[in-house]
Amino acid sequence: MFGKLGSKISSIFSGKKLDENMLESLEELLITSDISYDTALELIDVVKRKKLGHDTTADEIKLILKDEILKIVKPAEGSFNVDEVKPFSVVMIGVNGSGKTTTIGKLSNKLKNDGKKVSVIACDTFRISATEQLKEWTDNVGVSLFFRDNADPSGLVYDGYNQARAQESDVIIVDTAGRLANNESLMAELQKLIRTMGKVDSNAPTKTLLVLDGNGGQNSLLQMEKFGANIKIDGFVITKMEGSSKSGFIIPLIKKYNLPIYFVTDGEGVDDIHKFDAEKFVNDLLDI
Ligand SMILES: Nc1nc2c(ncn2[C@@H]2O[C@H](COP(=O)(O)OP(=O)(O)OP(=O)(O)O)[C@@H](O)[C@H]2O)c(=O)[nH]1
Ligand SMILES: [Mg+2]
Repeated sequence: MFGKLGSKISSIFSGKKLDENMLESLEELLITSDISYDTALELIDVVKRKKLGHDTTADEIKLILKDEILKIVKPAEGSFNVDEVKPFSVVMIGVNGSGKTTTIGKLSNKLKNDGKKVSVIACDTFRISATEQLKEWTDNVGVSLFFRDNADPSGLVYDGYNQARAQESDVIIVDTAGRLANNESLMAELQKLIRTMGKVDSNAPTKTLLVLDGNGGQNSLLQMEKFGANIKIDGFVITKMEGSSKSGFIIPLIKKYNLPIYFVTDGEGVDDIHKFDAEKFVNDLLDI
């Protein structure tokens, strides 16, 4: 799937004695794979300790890296149990185009297939046609959508949440407009929306998920830093993972924030949503 990092590792190691030059090449490779400088150095240290001066194949290097990376990302395999509380409410946030609306469509379908009653609230009142896009998904999937033209997102979430609760929905999913975290007024709007949910139901939102593009590289890390400074984030969705060679950022992301990745998506189809599988991620990354 990713291929790139894996095949480049193969080009450095060919069974010969591991020397400092090879380590330097590996270090450069890891850093340019968005694994972050600090994490790359830690990985290099382990490889050095285990193999310096020994004959080493690319496969051996990959297995050492796999073990170390798995230790970091395995804890991110979060369980998303919507039976925890009723209604279970989710707010999707993130920058423009990260995949919030599409993920909501896929997730609604998945939950509906699990027998849950799902209500979606269209709080992206910013972009023209955002509601239409979401409505197409919810119509296709067969879940209800609460929307209103020219509405303030907080007022909308207030009424939508109350209606969904009155209808005894199991899960309420809120779509929000894409925004940059340094846009103060849009950030304040998001904070207000989340506060409003908390006023309607002290348990809400159950999960606020930051949706990150799997191709985002270091920029995705920056997004977490900025959104996280303003809003309590409970976990991640990583999108567009098919063919992504810029998803190394997931390693420092988890290392730094220690939050679950609840879902990954890998296509535009309704079924292209999966639980995060740490081992699959590492195998794809290293081409194992
Ligand atoms: N290939 C691929 N495309 C995806 C995936 N998820 C979303 N997309 C596409 O990415 C584009 C943006 O997705 P949206 O769901 O509209 O993103 P958004 O975060 O709601 O965007 P805004 O509402 O503008 O902030 C669309 O063309 C989606 O079809 C994925 O996993 N793989
Ligand atoms: Mg959207």
